[in-house]
Amino acid sequence: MANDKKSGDSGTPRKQASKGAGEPGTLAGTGGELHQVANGSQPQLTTNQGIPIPDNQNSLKANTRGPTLLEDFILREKITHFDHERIPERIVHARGTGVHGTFELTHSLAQYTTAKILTEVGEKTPVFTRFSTVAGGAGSVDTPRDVRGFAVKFYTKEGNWDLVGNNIPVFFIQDAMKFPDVVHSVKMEPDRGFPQSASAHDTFWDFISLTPESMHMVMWIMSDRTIPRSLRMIEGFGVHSFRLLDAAGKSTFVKFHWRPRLGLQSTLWDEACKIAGADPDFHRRDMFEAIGRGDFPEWELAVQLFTEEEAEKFPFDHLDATKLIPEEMLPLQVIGRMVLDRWPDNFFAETEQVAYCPANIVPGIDFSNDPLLQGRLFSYLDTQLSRLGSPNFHQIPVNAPKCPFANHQRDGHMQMAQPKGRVAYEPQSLDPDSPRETPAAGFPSHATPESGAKGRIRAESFADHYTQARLFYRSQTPTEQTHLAFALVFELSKVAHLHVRQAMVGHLRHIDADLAQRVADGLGLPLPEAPKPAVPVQDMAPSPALQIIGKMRHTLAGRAVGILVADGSDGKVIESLRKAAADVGAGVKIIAPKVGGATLADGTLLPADGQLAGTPSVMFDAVAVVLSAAGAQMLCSEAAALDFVSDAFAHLKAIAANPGAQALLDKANVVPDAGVIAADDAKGFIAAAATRQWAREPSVRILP
Ligand code: HDE
Repeated sequence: MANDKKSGDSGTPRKQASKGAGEPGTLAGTGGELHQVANGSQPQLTTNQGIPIPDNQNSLKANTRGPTLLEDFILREKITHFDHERIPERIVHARGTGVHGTFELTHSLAQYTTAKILTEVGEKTPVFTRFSTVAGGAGSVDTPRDVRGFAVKFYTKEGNWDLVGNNIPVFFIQDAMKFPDVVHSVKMEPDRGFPQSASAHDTFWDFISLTPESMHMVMWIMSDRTIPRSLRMIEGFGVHSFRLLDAAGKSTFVKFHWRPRLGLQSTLWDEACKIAGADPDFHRRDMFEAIGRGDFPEWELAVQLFTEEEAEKFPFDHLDATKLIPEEMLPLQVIGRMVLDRWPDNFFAETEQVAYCPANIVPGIDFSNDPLLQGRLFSYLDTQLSRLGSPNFHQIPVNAPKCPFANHQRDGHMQMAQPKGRVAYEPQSLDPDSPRETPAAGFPSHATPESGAKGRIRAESFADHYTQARLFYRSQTPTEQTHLAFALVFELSKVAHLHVRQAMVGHLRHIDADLAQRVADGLGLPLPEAPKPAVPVQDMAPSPALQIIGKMRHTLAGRAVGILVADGSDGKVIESLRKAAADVGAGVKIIAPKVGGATLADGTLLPADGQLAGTPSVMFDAVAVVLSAAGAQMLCSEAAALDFVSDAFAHLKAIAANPGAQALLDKANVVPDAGVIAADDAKGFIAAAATRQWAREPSVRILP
């Protein structure tokens, strides 16, 4: 194919470009434009029919200044293809980042399942994983407050298995019937077309305030889980219970969890907002750069296994997707690990065209009766038909199984396969090599006995909407509880309708009286009536595993440090900080007023990785400011420098500074505390930078 050539891009982790790309032109056109001409070793530019293109800049004209001719098939083909380059974006999860990698099983589940991917220890299975936000369009920013999709396609020897999860283990609703409603409520409002990718608006909270089953999910989305620092630092959850089936057809329930090697980490809300302006592609770029430098993100796959009898004893119904099974109640068993190590060759071909489907499942794994999962089994295949435009989307390389597959389906838009012979049906007697059934190895469904009356019904066991919301809130650290209250105040302050704000605070009263009071105070609202719960709210034992702070790793590994320098800075101090941070696995960038770099005190030129105005401190986990007194004085009249320092302080980051930088720190209102370190104490800086300065928070923000 002519269009599989690699382009001469720079800075990508892919292989270098084809020879000659990027060379200057070798022929000037009649109008003075630059032409690049194939010299024999380079591929010819052709039409899609393979016709060589003589001139890629000028359309065919009747004469020098005359009209363009309709017969110009080269122009028409190029423009027509361009006109059709876009496909409908995903109705949810449109904005995404995909990466290739492998999954390796470390612990066999042979006792519970026949699935090879879960029983063959050491087997490396290729995967394609796509992370996403939910509400925004394909071009929206990476850091809104939103759930993150975490979808993994395992190309197993027994066919594709898609584990299409989120970074939150529960969901808004219990029944698929409500999915279009919740999505319509959170998406931009239909009359005005905004807000895009934000839940802080009337229609979302109107729906939520009238949907008590959402309350547990509301606690999760108002926590810092929805403003992650990096896609490399989020957990993933299969959400629903699935079944594992052994050879005898015996079923064990299973819940799937992904746990990041780097631990969990989030941003602060103000930081997330500023990142959105500074780098709308923050998460995509972070992943791209990590893969490019060989710092491959890794997750453990863990399972919770339980029998039907054990499930009966849970104080909730595990088929209800608004409930989780606390790890303290049913511990996680780690069974394998996923490493993502290869950026796609082409974003559209892979990340955009990948089609996940929870119904893609392999023998030995089966569905549960969770009514949300049951609805999903229909939706994904259906949506791909309109998004990718053909029932043959499974033939697109990123979607095709890597094991053999054969059946009698044929034809349709964009059919790429060329089946041979007369037989496209079964049973048949004309072709001995035509595919046939395999009763013994074919996909088995669990023989679940079903009985009862048909109806549009919901189980009584689904009626408790507040107990686990309370469990979540009360399991958080005080800092996280404060952030959650802060987020609720922020979001509800964007709601124009008073009755919606009141209704929400009414629900909070069932979750936690103190939370309700804090939010009411933050909104300037008298405590409203609480709605009557369908069943009494219970207290469950707190689950520290639900915290982020408890799961943060105290390390700079995989994180980023920015060092602000200017002309006259001390090179030795910069180098010792840079080395100390790099030694513990941090990425280090030098930021200077000019991208060309800074002339240090010893006269050497230190090139910059980023220019100050375009590289604010929100891009880093910790910062250092190494300046001469003159340099600091000069930067005192540069707002970007003041923001660099004051934001780092307000975002609870460790700041290393040398004495020369003091004037800038003073002007930025930095007050000495445990996180403000002398720049010559590189060790102290690394220790402080391994976490956030939570103790500083009350001094920089009025918290609810
Ligand atoms: Fe999805 N969801 N969903 N969802 N979902 C889609 O499929 C749907 C749900 C999730 O990176 C769509 O290909 C229904 C839960 C992810 O391409 C669509 C219901 C969970 C992705 C769809 C749910 C998810 C999607 C849109 C309720 C976590 C992105 C485009 C019954 C377990 C996958 C597409 C990717 C995408 C339907 C609920 C996760 C419309 C009907 C619960 C990660 O088919």
